Amino acid sequence: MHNTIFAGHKTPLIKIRSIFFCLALFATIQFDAQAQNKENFRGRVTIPLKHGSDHPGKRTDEAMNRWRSHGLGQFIHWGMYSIPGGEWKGKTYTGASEWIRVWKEIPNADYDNLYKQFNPKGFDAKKWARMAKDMGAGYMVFTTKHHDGFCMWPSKYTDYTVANTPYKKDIVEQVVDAYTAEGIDVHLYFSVMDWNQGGWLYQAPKTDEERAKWEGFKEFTRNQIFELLDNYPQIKGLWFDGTWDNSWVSEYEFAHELEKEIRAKHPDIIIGSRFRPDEYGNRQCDANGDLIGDYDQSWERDIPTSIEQLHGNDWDCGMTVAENGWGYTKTPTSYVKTPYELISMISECNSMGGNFVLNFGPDGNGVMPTREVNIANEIGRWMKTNGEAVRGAEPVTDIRKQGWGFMTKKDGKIYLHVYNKPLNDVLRIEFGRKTYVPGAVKMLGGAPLKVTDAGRNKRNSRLFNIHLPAGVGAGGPFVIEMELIDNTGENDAYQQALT
Ligand code: FHN
Repeated sequence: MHNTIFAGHKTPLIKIRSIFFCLALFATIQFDAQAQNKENFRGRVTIPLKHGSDHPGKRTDEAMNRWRSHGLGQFIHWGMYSIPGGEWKGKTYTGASEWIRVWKEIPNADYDNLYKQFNPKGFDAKKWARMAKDMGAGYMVFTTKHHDGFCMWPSKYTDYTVANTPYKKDIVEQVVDAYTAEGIDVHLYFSVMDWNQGGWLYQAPKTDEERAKWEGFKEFTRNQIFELLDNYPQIKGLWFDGTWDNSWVSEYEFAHELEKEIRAKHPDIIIGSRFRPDEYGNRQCDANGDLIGDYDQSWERDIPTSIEQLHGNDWDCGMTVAENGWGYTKTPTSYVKTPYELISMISECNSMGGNFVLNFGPDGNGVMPTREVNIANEIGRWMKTNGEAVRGAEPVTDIRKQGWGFMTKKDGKIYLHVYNKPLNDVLRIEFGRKTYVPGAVKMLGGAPLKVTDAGRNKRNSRLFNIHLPAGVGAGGPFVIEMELIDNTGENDAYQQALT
């Protein structure tokens, strides 16, 4: 039909073809240019940087491999903000409770004197550590100093420390010792931003007076970091925060030198991407798109929608139990996540190679809120049976994502973390053409499962039905362990229709 139309009209046909050709060429060039830009951004073409990433690509030393293998961690935000717990003079603050000092209704002087009542009789670091152990956490992150500047250790560089409270004792030491004794690695959270220190600035200093104060603040920060390293040499990492203001961002050279000094003193230390910017003010990733630091800290309260978004970097996801807010909140004003939701986040993060770090906010007396203890217990119950699919497990990148949940792998086995159980109790798994077929399949902590061949789809993917026992999943999400048999050499005799 087309030929008939164009039969006596050779010239227009050539013209149309040429136009299409030119358009296609133009589109290809455009596409290449975009791809090139993206490659630039990802570091394949480099902008010379003095203060960019120190090690593009993943660290593969023992300490980092251990960190990567944890899968689940615990965050603890504990400080003077835990005393008001989001409430001041009968009013409930709906923002993050650890930011209450900047709430306009509370005078700074009142907040800065809260430490005089800090005497947490209910604090028992060993109890916290046991709870974390039972929950299945491999590591924990503890707030040594949040933005308010209060030091939970007896820092000799300021009076605003636990040593000057009625409690007097070193909290950081007790936390580090108790968790280390349980075999849980400790990382120390440290906020560079410090609302208590006169020298802290939001903008880079402009006057001589500001410059002098700021230099003093930099020295103070450096001293405190080294004090932590000296006092608690067994820690495995420093988790920096409060580094987003222009004052610190313009200190890329100082911060880089400081990071090198920290690493020289503690070669195995793990430091995330928040500590320092590059010389162009880029944070987390440098101007070439390479990650600054050992892992990507930008996924706070957020989970990537695909593994590609991570560009092959290590990462963690710090998550709040409430919608937002990390410190203790007497009366949560926002949605409180359920154990089910939080467990699914462990699986989801692990399926993309990230550590899920769940936050807890003890009250001013050092007691974990009951709702958070219950969450820890529920997660612990799940981890007891399914922790094998979390600890040391890696993401599965060569089997397409399946609708029923998430996958991790370890030692030639994959783990199917099931959150959407089919109503017919038959779970379908699809393997790409010439990849794998299932070997032995069982419920983690349970009996072997029957698997039947369900043929192929149009893509020649191999399909298998896993027959679930009646009632499985009634107690919550579950994990299936499946051995994989290599199927790359399959002699593909099956003939698909040619349409
Ligand atoms: O402002 C803090 C916040 O209070 C909390 O400490 C979190 C933990 O990742 N970090 C900051 C915001 O990025």
